[in-house]
Amino acid sequence: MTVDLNELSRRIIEGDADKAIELTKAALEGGVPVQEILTRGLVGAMNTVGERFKRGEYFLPEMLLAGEAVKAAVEQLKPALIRGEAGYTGKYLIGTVQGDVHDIGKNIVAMMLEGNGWEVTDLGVDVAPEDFCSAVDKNGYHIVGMSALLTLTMSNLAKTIDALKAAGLRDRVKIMVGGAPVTQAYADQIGADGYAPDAVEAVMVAAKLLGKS
Ligand code: B12
Repeated sequence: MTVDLNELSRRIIEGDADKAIELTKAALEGGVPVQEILTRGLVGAMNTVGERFKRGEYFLPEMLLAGEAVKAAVEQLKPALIRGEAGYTGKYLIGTVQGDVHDIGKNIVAMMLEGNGWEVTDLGVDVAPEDFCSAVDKNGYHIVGMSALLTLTMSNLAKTIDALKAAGLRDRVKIMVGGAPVTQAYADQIGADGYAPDAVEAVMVAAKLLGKS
């Protein structure tokens, strides 16, 4: 069966999780590279949904359904994403900052890191600065990655960095930030060590921060 990634994208935009699962499986079985499924099938669909929401053509329920459909599709990709052959790279703590429940991109980053030899701990979404701090304090992570998808929650990236500084933990870890509204300039401004616009680059930046690239 040949798989049309535009059809996959369309089904996700419609919020049809069952069809999204079926088409993602078929694409994988048909030998379509996982990165192509991600970028052409899934991320493109989310951008369209975001644009429709912005234009007032989609409301929260439609965005939610599309989000569920893309998450179901990402689950299908998980084995391919984490099937890395890399040896142990390091310990990575990841989470979405306080006030923000977007986790699709963060989950993709986490899976790709796992596939590249990272031992990943995921704190989930809406993570308070003090929860990042206590995790860093208890476990020796090499890198902390934070995700923010809302302009309103971007400042919580800075707040978390400040909290790590106040707790005397800042120098124990490298800090990476990401999420659609985040830029390299913003990452520099708030004193993060690394930024990546997507999961593929996130893996490269993480390795570089540990001097492993
Ligand atoms: C799906 C979605 C939702 C779903 C989320 C479901 C979920 N489980 O994640 C639901 C319906 C819950 C939702 C809710 C809301 N949303 Co919303 N949502 C989206 C949407 C359509 C897609 C996001 C997504 O998954 N993108 C695909 C992934 C793969 O991309 P990504 O997240 O950017 O991740 C990549 C990179 O950024 C990077 N990355 C991500 N994290 C990290 C971390 C690190 C460390 C690194 C290095 C890299 C990295 O790598 C990832 C993979 O390549 C976007 C539109 C868009 N284009 O982004 C709006 C969008 C983000 N949402 C928006 C809004 C306004 C909201 C709400 C406020 C709506 C409301 N009125 O309630 C709420 C807020 C809820 C909250 N408190 O968080 C706005 C934000 C506007 C702004 N600039 O602030 C957007 C942009 C839509 C729009 N155009 O208006 N949303």
